[in-house]
Amino acid sequence: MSETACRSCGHAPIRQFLSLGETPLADALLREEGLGAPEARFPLEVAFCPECALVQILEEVPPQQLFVDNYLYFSSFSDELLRHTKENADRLIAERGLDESSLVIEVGSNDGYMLRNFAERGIPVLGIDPAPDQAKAAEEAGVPTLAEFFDADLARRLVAEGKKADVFIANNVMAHTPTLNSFVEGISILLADDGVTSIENPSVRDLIEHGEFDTIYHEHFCYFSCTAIDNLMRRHGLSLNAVDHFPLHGGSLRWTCGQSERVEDSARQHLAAEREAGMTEFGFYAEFGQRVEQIKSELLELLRGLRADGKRIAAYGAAAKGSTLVNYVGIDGELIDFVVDRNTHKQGLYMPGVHLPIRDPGALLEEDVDYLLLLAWNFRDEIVAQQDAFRERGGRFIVPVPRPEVIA
Ligand code: DWN
Repeated sequence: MSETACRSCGHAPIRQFLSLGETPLADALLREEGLGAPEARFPLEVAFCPECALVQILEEVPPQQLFVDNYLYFSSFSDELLRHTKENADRLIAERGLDESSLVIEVGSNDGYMLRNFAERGIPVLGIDPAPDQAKAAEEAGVPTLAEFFDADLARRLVAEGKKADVFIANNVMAHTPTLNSFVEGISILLADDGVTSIENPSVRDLIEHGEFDTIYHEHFCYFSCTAIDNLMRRHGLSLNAVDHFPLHGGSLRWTCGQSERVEDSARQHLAAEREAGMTEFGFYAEFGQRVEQIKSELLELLRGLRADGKRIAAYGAAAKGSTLVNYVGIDGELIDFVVDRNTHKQGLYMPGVHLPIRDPGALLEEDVDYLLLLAWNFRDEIVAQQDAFRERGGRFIVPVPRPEVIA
C-alpha cells in the first residue's frame, strides 16, 4: 500500500502493483562529454486507485526537468502518426463544421504536427506546449504556440482574453501532467458550451494485456482507462460521450467529451467491457509484475544467445519507451552495439543509463548488423518497411513485447 493519494480523486491509500526500480529520465539523452557525470535516477513504481481506477506512478519528477530542460521528442518523425493525426483533424473539421469563425486549441501541440491541418484550411488555432524547441518549430510551421504548461489558471487567462475553444485537443499529453485536476478544470473553463474536447492516450488495458511495461516512464504520471476518465470528467462537469480505440502506440483510446451529456453506445460499451474485464479491481493489475519479469528473462536469454553465436545486434528507436526497456532489462554495450533513430536531434547522443550511442539509420548498412531490436515496436510496420536492404542482406528484427520474438 502507498500512503500517496490518488492524483485524480484524492483517495488514499492507492495500491502499488509494479516496481521497475530506479531509472534515469527516459528522454534525458546524453552528450558524449556528459557520460562521466552522475545521472539522476528516480523510483519507477506504479499503483492502482481502488476508488476511481486510475493507474499512476508514485514519483513526481518536476515537469520543468521532464519537458523543458532538454526535451527532444518531435512528433513529426512518424509517418503513421502524421496520417492518424490528419484523419482526426479532417474528421473534426467535417463533424464540427469548423471554419474561420472557429477556434481549435491543442495542449501538447509539440511541433504543430496536428494543428497545421487546421491552420492550412484557414481555421484559427492556438498551440500550448512548454517545450521551447518544439514551440519554435510549430511557430515556423504557421501554428501560433504558447510555450507554457496548461492548467486552470492559463485557461482563465485565455477566457479573459475572449478565447473559447470550439475544439480542445489533448493527444498524448493529459498523462504528462502532475496537476491532472487543474488540467481538466482548465478544459471545462476553456471549452465553449457547445464545444468538444478530443483526448487521446495509450490504453492501460492494452498496456497490461500486451505486456507494454516499457511505456511506463516518469513523463507518464497516469495510465488511463475509460473508467478513470469517466470519473475524472464528471468531477469537472464534463461528460464522456464517445470512445474510439485504435492501434497507435500499442493501443490507444480517444475520448470525446463535452459540457453536456450526450453519451453514445461506444462510451457505454467500453465502460461495461472494463467492468467485465475486472479493470475496476486491483486483481486485474496484481500479476503484471510477474509477466514483466518473464519478458525480461526471455529477452535477455535471446540476446545473450545471439551474441554467444557471434551475431551483431543493434536497436531501432531512441524512444522514451526504449529507455525504460534497456535500463530495466539491462541491455547495454555488452549486447547492443548502437541505436539508430531518424530524429536528427537525437543522433550523436547516448541513451540514458546504458549509454548506447544513437546513430543515423544508415549505420545499419554501413555496419554488419544481423539483428535489430525494435525499441519503437509501436511503429513496427513503418520501420520494417524502410529496411528492405537490411532484410535482403539477411537482417532480422526482434520485437520485445508482448513476448520477445524474431521476425523476418
Ligand atoms: O507520450 C509520448 C509518446 C506517445 O511518444 C511522449 N512522452 C513521447 C513519445 O514516446 P516515445 O519516445 O516512446 O515515442 P515514439 O514516437 O514511439 O518514439 C519513436 C522513436 O523512433 C522516435 O525517436 C522517432 C523514431 N522513429 C524513427 O527513427 N523512424 C520513428 C519512426 C516511425 C521511424 O520510422
